[in-house]
Amino acid sequence: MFLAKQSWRWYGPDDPVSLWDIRQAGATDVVTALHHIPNGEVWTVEEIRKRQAEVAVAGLVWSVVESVPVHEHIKTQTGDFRRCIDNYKQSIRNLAACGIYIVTYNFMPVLDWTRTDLAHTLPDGSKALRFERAAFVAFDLFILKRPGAETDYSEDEMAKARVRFDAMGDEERHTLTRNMVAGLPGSEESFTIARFQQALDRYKEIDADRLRANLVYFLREVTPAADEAGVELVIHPDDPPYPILGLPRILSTAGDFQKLIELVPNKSNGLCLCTGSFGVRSDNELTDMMKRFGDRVGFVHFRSTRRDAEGNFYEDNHLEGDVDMYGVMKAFWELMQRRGMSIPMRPDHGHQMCDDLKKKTNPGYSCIGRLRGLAELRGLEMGIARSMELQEK
Ligand code: DNO
Repeated sequence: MFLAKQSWRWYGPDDPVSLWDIRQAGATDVVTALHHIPNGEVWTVEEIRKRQAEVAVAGLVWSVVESVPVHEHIKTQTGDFRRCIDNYKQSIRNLAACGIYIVTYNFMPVLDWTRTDLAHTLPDGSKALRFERAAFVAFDLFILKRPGAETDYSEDEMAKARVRFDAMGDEERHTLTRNMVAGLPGSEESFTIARFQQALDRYKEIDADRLRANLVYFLREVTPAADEAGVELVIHPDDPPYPILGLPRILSTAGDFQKLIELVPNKSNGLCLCTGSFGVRSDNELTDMMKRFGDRVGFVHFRSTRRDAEGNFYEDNHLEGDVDMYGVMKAFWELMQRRGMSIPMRPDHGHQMCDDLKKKTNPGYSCIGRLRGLAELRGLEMGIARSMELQEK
């Protein structure tokens, strides 16, 4: 029987969660990146080996990269994007030479993932990440003052944002701004408001079709190298999965990924199925996606969100919220049996809870919150696995 490879994201030596914490959480594999290497430069074999050795000390294995970042020059096809692409290919080859075969990336313009609130208190006293629509619109209209922003919202949304903005104190405005532009853990960019608008402006002439063409160009360049090296390049979906701040989005739905594999059929063109990101849209059928794209799923992020009619969502406990975790996990388990292999997954995000609340943690990447998530997910998987086995007997 094939069970999931239980992995855990580690931000490197500065991560407040240690490798031994990870080991004690029961994970066997580490997901990390060489965050100290500037975006666009080559990850050398030497640097990769150094990180592998660090991870090995705790008896863990670095098996997934999250992420080799894709430079903005590649996304916009400007500047030295050809050099960045060549370097990307070289990093892939170097990773394969060190025995690392799964590489996560995203193609979200300017920002990686986005939340308005990093410490939303839940009824049980734990803290969750949240995306609040009115606060987000207030940021766009009244803090960033993005030219043309009004055309993206209804009168009702703008009125709600006004009320929300007027009720905020200076500190809340400051925190909201920082949450939006300073970059959440894992993102490679961090901005001031002025620089942020400049970064957005670089996409003035780039609509979704153009951005998709740039992604296809990138993949047609790098997938042959990845195919040859035996590396799977797994794209992470947009988070949240719809256009924000006038920026185009091209990986928000099952249809988006379908288009991508039709345009670039190479076997290394894979998916990081993030249930939390895709799950924010009610039209994404996650269990179906696991079945439909199974052969391309190289890595899974298990996380659940809970949305409301206003367009707000927060990150719920892993087995609660809108994601049918049982259905997705069952499809995942069946997929591994069909493919005859274990596939890595990680508990994506977790609440700040218990001792986490007294510590400084990377938003979403607390120790105990993720430990709860992983424990629940592994129990769910075992329950499914054993009952499926019994049925077969
Ligand atoms: C957030 C993460 C993302 C993800 C990247 C992959 O918690 O899921 O930052 O790592 O988008 O490139």
